[in-house]
Amino acid sequence: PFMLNVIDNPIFQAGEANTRFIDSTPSLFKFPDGTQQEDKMLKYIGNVTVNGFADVAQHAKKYYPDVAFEDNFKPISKDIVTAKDVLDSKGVKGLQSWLLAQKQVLLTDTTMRDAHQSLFATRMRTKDMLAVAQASQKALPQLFSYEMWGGATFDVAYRFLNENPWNRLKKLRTAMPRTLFQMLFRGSNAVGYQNYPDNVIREFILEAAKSGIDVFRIFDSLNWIPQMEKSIQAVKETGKVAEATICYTGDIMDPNREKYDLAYYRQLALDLQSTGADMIAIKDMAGVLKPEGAYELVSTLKDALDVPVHLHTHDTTGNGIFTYARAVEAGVDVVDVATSALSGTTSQPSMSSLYYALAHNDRQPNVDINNVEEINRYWQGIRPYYQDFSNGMTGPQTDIYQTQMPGGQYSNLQQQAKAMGLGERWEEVKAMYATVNDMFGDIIKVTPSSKVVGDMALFMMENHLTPEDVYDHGDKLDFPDSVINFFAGNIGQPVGGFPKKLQKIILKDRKPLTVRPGSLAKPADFEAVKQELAAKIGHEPEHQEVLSYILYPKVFLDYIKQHKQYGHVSLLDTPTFFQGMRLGETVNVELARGKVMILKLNQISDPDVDGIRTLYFSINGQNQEITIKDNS
Ligand code: 3PY
Ligand code: ZN
Repeated sequence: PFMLNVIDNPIFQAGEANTRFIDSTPSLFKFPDGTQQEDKMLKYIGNVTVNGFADVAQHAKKYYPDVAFEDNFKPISKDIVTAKDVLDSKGVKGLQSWLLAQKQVLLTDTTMRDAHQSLFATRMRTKDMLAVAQASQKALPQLFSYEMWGGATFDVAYRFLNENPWNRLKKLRTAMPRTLFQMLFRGSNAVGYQNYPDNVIREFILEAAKSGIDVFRIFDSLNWIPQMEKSIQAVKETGKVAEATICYTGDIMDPNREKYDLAYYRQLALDLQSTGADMIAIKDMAGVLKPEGAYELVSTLKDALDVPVHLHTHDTTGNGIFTYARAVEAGVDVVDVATSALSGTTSQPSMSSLYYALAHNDRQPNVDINNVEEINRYWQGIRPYYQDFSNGMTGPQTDIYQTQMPGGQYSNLQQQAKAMGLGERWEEVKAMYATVNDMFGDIIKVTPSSKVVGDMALFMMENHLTPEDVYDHGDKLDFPDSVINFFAGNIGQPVGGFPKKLQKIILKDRKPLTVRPGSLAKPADFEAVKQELAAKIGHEPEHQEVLSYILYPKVFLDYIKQHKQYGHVSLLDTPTFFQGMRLGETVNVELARGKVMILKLNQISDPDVDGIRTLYFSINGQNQEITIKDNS
C-alpha cells in the first residue's frame, strides 16, 4: 500500500517527488486499502514468473549485466540554439529558414519509435526511455528531433506494455523541454489501422500538439492526398510542423517499371507543398531506395520545392548509409538515424556510422561523437532485455528489394506468422507477400495497406491457396476483413485504381467507395462517448482517454481492466516485467527517487490439483504469499 500511496500522490505524479517528499508527506503511510495494491503487483510478477509474458514461451529469467549509466553531461551550453528553441521562438517559418540555412545535414533520432518498432515489435517500455531522456537532451542538443511517438507505439503501449502512451509523452516532454518531438501520424488512420472521422483526426492532433508533439510526420498508406489534407490542416491550426510525406516504393531508376517514377514523386511532393506542408518527408519504409535513386529523388525535390526535405529509410538491405551519403550530396536537409545499438537491419542506419561516413565532408553532422557513443552504451545495455521480441535478422536482407516489406512490419508480421503456426515457413510468407502485391496491382505498402497485403499473404498460406485458386474460386472464400475493407475503398484509392477483376471477386456484390471515407463518416460525439466511457470505467475520463477509446475501444478497455488488476507495473524493471522473478532473487522497485521497495521471491510451491501454485515473497522483509494458476 505504501507504494501505491506514493504513485497515486499528485506530487509524485507530477514528477516532483524527491526523497524529502516521502518524509514530508505522512499521508503516504496511511493505507486505506490494506495490502491490496501490493498484492496486485505481486500477482503480476507471479503470473509472469509462472506463465510467461504474452506470446513469449515461458523460460527461465535471463541474467543481464547491470546497466551502469551515469548522466555526467554538462548542461546545454549557452551559445547553442536548439531546433525546439527556434520553433518556440520563431514559429514554423523561422524553423524552415533556420533549417534551410544549415550547412550540415541534421539528424532525427528514431531510437524511441521506429527503431524498436522495427527491431522488436514496438515493445520498448517508457521506463527505459526515461532513464536516458534528460541525458540525451544534454548530450545531443544539435539533433533536429527525436521521433518518439506515434506509429505502432500508441496501441502497443496499451496492448502489451500496460502503459498509457499519453503518459509516455508527458514524461518525456518534461524530461526534454528543449528537444523537438516528432510523431508518425497515419493521416486519416491516425495511429490506427482504419479510417476515423475527420473530427477525431483533428481532435487527436490538437491533443498531441498540446501534450508536446512538435513535428507531425503525416502519411497516407496509398499516397492519396485527400487522406492527408485534414491532418495537415489540423497541424497548421496548432502552429506545429506539418511534415507531409511521400511514401517511396518501386525504383525510380528502373525504366521498365510502369508505376512510381520520378515525375510521379515530384508531382506528389509539389501537391503536398500546395496543400500546406511545412516540410516534405521521403518515407522509404521498406529500405528500397537505392543510393543513385536517392540522389536523383532528393536533387529533384530540392529543386522543385521551397520547403525542407527530410529522408527516412530502413537499413534492411545494408545500404542505408550509402543511400544517405548520396542524399546528403544532393542536399537533403534532415535524415533519420538510430543509436548504433538499435540500428541496422530493419531499423534506421546508425547515427555514429553516418557521422564517420561523412568525415571530411562539409555536411558532416555537428554532434559530439563521444556523447553519441556514451548514450549508445546505455542502449547497448538495454537492448538484450527485448531479445524475446526480436525478429532474429542478423545481417542485411537484400531480398527486401523484391518483397518491399516495410521495416516496421517485418517483425510484427513475423510474430503474427509464428502465432498462426507459420513461423517455420517465413521465407514462403515473404514470397507470398510479393505475390499478393502483384495481385493487388503493385500498391504502396505501409501501415495499414501493408497489413492488408500481409493479412492476405497469411490467409493464402494458411488455406494453401495460389493466386489461381483465388481467381477461380474466390467467390467461395471468406477473405480477411482488412482485405475486404481495402477493396471497398475504406482506406482510400490506390495509385492507378484497383484491379477490377480481383475487386469484384473480393467484394462480391458490395459497391466500393470512390470518395474519401471521411467525407461520409459521422462525426464523433465526444460528449456522448465520454458518458459512455465513464459508465464503463467508473470514473470520469480525461479527454485523452476518450480519444484512445474512440481509436481502440477494446484495447483501451482491456488496458483499464489490466491496470485495475495489476496496478502500476510500469515501475518494474524491464526483465522483471517481461520475465518475472527467479527463485531467491531480490528485485528493487523504485517508487520515487531514492525510495525503493525490496521484493524477494523465496519459494514457489508445486501446483495443487487445480493447478494453483503458491508463491512466497517478502516485501521489505515482511512475508507475503500469493496464489497463481499455472496455465501450462
Ligand atoms: C507505422 O505506420 O507505424 C510505420 O512505421 C510505417 O512505416
Ligand atoms: Zn520507418
